[in-house]
Amino acid sequence: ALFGATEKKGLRNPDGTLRLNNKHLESLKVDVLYHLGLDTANYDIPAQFGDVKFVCLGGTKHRMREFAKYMASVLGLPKEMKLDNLTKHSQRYAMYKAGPVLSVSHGIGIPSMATALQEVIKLMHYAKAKDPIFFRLGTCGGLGIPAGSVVVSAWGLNGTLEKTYDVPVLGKMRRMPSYLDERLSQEVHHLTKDIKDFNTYIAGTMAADDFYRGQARLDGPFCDYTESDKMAFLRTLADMGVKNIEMEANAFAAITAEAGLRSGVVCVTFLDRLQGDQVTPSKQTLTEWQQRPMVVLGQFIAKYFETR
Ligand code: R2B
Ligand code: URA
Repeated sequence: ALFGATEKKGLRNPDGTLRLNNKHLESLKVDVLYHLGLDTANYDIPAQFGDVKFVCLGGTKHRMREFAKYMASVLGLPKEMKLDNLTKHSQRYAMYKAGPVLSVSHGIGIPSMATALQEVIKLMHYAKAKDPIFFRLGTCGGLGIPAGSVVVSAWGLNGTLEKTYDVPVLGKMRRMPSYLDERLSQEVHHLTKDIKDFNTYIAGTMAADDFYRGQARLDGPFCDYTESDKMAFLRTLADMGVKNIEMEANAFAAITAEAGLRSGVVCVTFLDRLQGDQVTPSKQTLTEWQQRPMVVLGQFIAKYFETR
């Protein structure tokens, strides 16, 4: 059955609200969610966000506004509903709420994404939201699949080909496993079986800390390897079961897992990296393709509420 009881209960209170593994938070009189421009003193966070069931993050402010609009129509919310940027006081990210769906931009790369994600996790904790499911919807380069395909990530790989997110903590490298919720990914993928316009895959995703050399590109300002070095590396990735390269998946997987959250990553490929490095499709084509992860998640979220 869809949406089974795979919620990781360990880190939840019996009612599904998030229990965070940080005693220090209890001694804070006020918690300032600085990058979201919110705090626990001046905002009624439970009233504002307590009903959130899906937290969807993606790179750009514009796309996450489009996603919120799209979800409002999918869920049949009133057309006159105003979409306010709820983080406008920080000017850092953008966050919109369409009923039970929160749509948040996270910028490019792991440091930016991890900052937004950690504050949104605290936001969901303070909101007492029950069993929220987290998704990242994004763009990426594909490996051996047609441009415009959608990849649902099974796991994230770091730049040195380990399934971990590595971050220095107190001067030592901390390594966190980066697997995504297998059931959830399969459920999302299963719902795409009738989509004829594009292919959808479940596969590994490499997250690089750089768009150019970090992704074996030849077209950055620097390149100190040959084309055959590049191709050998991309083939190694493909042989490991990687079908796309972006810049956040491993950290998104690891951080949501540490919080005991179910989460998934759904990205559209803008090019096949076995064919080239430059992103050449027209702006219009790219805009259309960016809607594909939205359609996939829109189906999943709609189905979730139908079956409740
Ligand atoms: C995909 O696209 C962005 C870089 O263009 C980055 O955020 C990512 O993961
Ligand atoms: N985003 C990436 O990180 N890489 C690509 O090749 C395309 C989009």
